Amino acid sequence: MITAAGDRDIHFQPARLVAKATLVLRDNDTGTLVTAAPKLYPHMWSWDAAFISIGLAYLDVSRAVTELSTLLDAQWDDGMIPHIVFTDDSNYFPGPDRWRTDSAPQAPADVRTSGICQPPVHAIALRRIVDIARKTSQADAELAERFAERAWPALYRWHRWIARHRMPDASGLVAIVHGWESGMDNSPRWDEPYAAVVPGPDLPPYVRLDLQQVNDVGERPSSDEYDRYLWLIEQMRRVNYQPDDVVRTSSFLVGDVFTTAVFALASDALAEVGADLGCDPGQIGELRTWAARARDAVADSVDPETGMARDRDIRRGRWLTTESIAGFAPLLCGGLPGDVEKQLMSTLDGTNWSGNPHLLAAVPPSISPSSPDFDSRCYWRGPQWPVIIWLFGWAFEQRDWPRHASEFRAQGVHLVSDGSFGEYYEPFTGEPLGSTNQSWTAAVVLDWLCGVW
Ligand code: 9WN
Repeated sequence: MITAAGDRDIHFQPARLVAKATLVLRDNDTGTLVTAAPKLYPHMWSWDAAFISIGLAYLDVSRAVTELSTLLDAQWDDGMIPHIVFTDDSNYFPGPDRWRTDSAPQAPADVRTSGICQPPVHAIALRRIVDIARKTSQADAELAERFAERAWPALYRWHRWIARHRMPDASGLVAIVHGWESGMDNSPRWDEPYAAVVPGPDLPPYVRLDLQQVNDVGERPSSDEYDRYLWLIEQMRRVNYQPDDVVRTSSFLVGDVFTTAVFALASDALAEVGADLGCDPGQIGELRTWAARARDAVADSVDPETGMARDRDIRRGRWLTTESIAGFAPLLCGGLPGDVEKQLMSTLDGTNWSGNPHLLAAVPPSISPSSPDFDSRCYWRGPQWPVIIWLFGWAFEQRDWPRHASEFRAQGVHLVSDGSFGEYYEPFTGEPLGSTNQSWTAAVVLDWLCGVW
């Protein structure tokens, strides 16, 4: 039971958390993929799979390799990695019958997938898995390196797809055509662009299944939001998911500064793995160019008034100034002048963010508690997400900020120490929300507690 901020009466010690996290991954494992969550998400999600594979690497490197292989087997012919790889489970909506990606000639014939993508964290996972394997045994290291050689060309094609099809305007930001592509589905970051998405009268009827899986429907997006989500799928389906047609016709087209920072970080990670393996120097050079372009775009998005990075509504040519975790995107990928970066770090540490004295764990919520958009219980509108904390901590380590990296790990562990592996957490009480036994939460806990940094 949750009693008050900083005072939860269930608190597992690290060894038991590791054991419990291991069980979560085992229980959600179908053999070739670990579902994102037991009931709410009975399929494979693209960015979840990347984080999950990192956790799996601590249990069995070959199982981690299988996870990424399953995802890469679902890659589209043009290079896109789809956001969902469907299992046979029919308890999630929208499923394959709604997406109907079989109308897209570039979709794989033998796997059922959705028709959009998610943030490209996969090369980060590949690099982490190789690092983990090299610290365990020679056999694990060889297994991971052989896999990296096989996966590298596929990941290069994925990054090339983003560079070719998703950097459509002068801002240089990576564009998304659906809030789901950001992974932060109902974030207030998207309220303004979604307000301009008007579902047509011919939106086919549907029944949501997600609301049956949560304790309180207020933890999930609203019905109006879902109508818009479904309308965007309808628009993409009507152009057979052809990437340039989708970008041309979608009524939602937003430069996502967080995804852009991830793209920069992951392109550099992939270039590093490629250099290590002796891959094509021309392709490594392209990755470095895309990373630099993305890093510049993130830096150029910074609001001179607040120092925070901004998304851009490309359809309407407007900057979006939500006080969200994405505002700290430049801390992930670098690119700011030293004094501006220092200022942004002190904003992150300050009382509007991690330094808010009422937080149970001193890590940033998805939206600043001082923002009028903040809702402590609703999904991406306020709760803390362990996986986002992991990503910032990993990036801080890469950027040689060990104090911040270890604080994020310690506070992340504190957040999840109730052992329920919540999808997200109420920031003041630490109450787990959404799904419990969420696979990527278990995976990042394994990395926090078993990783050698
Ligand atoms: C839609 C699986 C996914 C995560 C997303 C999270 C949520 C799906 C949903 O669950 O999105 O893609 O049905 O709400 O927002 O980040 O990948 O865990």
